[in-house]
Amino acid sequence: MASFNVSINDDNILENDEDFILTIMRGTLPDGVTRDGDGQATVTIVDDDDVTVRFSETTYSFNEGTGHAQPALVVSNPSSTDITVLVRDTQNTATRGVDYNSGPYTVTLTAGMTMASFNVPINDDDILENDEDFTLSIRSDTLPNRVTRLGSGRSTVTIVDVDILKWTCL
Ligand SMILES: [Ca+2]
Ligand SMILES: [Ca+2]
Ligand SMILES: [Ca+2]
Ligand SMILES: [Ca+2]
Repeated sequence: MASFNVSINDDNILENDEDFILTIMRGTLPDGVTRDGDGQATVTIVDDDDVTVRFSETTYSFNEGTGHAQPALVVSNPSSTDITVLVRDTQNTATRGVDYNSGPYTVTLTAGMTMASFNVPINDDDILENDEDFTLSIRSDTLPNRVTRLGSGRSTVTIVDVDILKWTCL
């Protein structure tokens, strides 16, 4: 018996297992030596690249007047296929459907990308008020195979009231 090495590339991309076929070349065998069967063997490269997903920041602040919050999701390493993530919202001092558009929001990390931002419309209400916040969380039960949430998968978004500025400008 004699073993030999075939180099395989340890990439960091989440992907399916991959395979290729080795074939003993018949024409190169010495006289009197024949292949057993088709002389082939299949080699499977088992992927080892699991992915975690999280928010780019644990807290965000956006001015009410900008019209939308723009949080972002980050994955630990790229994937060979798109990763779709569902994000749900929980209101706190901000009221869902009033101060901001309620979720859930669907965020797609395109194949090969490690970051995706998304928009949550916020309502510029012209009401002088305190800053208001709500919480975003990554839904773990809808993540694709081998993609998991890092930590709690939560982030707090603060809507910074700007209406006080309008009044002081008068
Ligand atoms: Ca790898
Ligand atoms: Ca891989
Ligand atoms: Ca408000
Ligand atoms: Ca306001």
